Amino acid sequence: MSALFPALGQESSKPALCFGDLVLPYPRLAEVAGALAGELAGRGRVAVWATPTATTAVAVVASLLAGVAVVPLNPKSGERELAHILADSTPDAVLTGPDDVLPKTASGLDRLTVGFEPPNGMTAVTSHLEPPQEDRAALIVYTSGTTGAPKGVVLSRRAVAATLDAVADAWGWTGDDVLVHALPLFHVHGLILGVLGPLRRGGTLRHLGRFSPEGVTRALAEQGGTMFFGVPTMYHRLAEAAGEDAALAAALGGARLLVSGSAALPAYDHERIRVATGARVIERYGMTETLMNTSTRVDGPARPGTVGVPLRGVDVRLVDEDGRRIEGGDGETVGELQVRGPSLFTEYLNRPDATADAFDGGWFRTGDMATRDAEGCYRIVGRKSTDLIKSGGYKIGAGEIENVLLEHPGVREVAVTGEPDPDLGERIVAWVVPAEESAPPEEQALAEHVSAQLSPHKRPREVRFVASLPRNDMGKVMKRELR
Ligand code: MLC
Ligand code: AMP
Repeated sequence: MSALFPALGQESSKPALCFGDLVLPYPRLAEVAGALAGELAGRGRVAVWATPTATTAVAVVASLLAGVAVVPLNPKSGERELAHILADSTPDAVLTGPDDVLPKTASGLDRLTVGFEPPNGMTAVTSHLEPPQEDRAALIVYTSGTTGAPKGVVLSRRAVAATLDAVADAWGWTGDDVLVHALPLFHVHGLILGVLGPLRRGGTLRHLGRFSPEGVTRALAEQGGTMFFGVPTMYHRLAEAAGEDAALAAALGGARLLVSGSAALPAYDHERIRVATGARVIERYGMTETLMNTSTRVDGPARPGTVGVPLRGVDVRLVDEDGRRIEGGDGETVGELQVRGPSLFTEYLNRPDATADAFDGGWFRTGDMATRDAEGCYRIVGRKSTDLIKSGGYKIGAGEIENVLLEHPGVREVAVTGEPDPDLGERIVAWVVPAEESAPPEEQALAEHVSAQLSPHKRPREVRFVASLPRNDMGKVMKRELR
């Protein structure tokens, strides 16, 4: 019996995971993940080449059954990002699909291939594995900070279970739900909520492989989908399409629950979806370090523009610039949102300094600025740092991109900002002082340089060439003046 996934012990042939035509019912998932868990037991930590496929889901479940911590890797990570994550997390092995091609950076790792056929004579083997202690690391998820390389956020088994049970409480999520999504599987949203969530409830995940309005229509209208999870960019694209696509509008309107998170869903897109489909999108607010903090509840009032109320078991407070707690709910006073509770991360891997800095007497400082209204609903109004960009729902540190761009021979100086974008929320813009004014580098070359070293989603979508950067007396770039 698995403490994290009690449903793995069930005999029913209900599908656990559907990726395209591949359907893994619960007993089969228990067999294949159980067999792989047997091979993994005793290892320290493993990496998973987290393609948007069933191999990732099976590899992660197997590692959790074995009590081995998982480091999900973005399969599009560039050379520098991947080298950093591997050197920092030191996995014993990497779990991949049979056809995955690993870049040179990862080729030195012991490689285990995930398959879907249970080995001969193997029955469900999850029973022979001890449920490991709750405070043991379940996942190490890498997330960008304002400067420097990404940090590994260590998440315990307790934190994962607590957040999944808390959102289930807010959303009435049960084993009868079929969750549809197309999120990447190397972050909290797609992997923890989107894969481990349905498995903890004993429900079904239907993953689309890649996002498209057509795929969403089919999964919700024809394949039994009851819930959809997406980032605001996906809802923006659904809102654009639903105005002219009656089948999509009906499919969205028929879903039990549409949930948006990872960034703010603008009021305009909330309203367009409501008008086209009759459905309201529920917003929840989370973070890699805290997992989920607040949400609109299915049994509570709709509050578009807010991220709802604290989830069960999560303490939330607002703190002013002098570190004083803001009481009451006037809906106007802005403070930093801080959280406490069982779903908080344990530490930043190998970074005791950064871990200590992140807390204020047991409260985690999110860096998000918010207000609270009389009903206790929170509204996120911005971030403390202009150096953290949210683009397409991905958190991206400006400093990381600046460091890489500075190494390009055509760049003398650079500042990176996030500019408002109707589709991505924020668009990464690089303000570049070229090494040679008369021969600036090609925009495309700069984007490719960032993609190759970091990740494609961190590439600048726009480059603006300037003669100099505005600096204060200390020499620090004044980014607000660039706009
Ligand atoms: C483009 N591509 C390149 C490239 N330019 N590849 C290499 N070099 C270049 N210069 C490729 C990309 O890899 C991709 O390939 C394709 O072109 C399109 O890429 P894109 O332009 O980045 O896609 P885009 O349209 O912007 O994607 C939108 C999106 C995506 C919404 C689908 O942003 C997305 O999946 N976002 C989800 C982020 C997320 O899960 N965040 C959760 C964080 S957890 P290919 O092969 O893919 O076509 C969190 C906590 C919480 O925040 O609260 O949830
Ligand atoms: P990440 O570090 O990728 O986990 O991103 C966490 C950040 O995403 C939070 O600190 C918020 O800034 C942002 N975020 C997540 N959900 C929401 C939401 N519903 N509304 C506004 N911002 C959000």
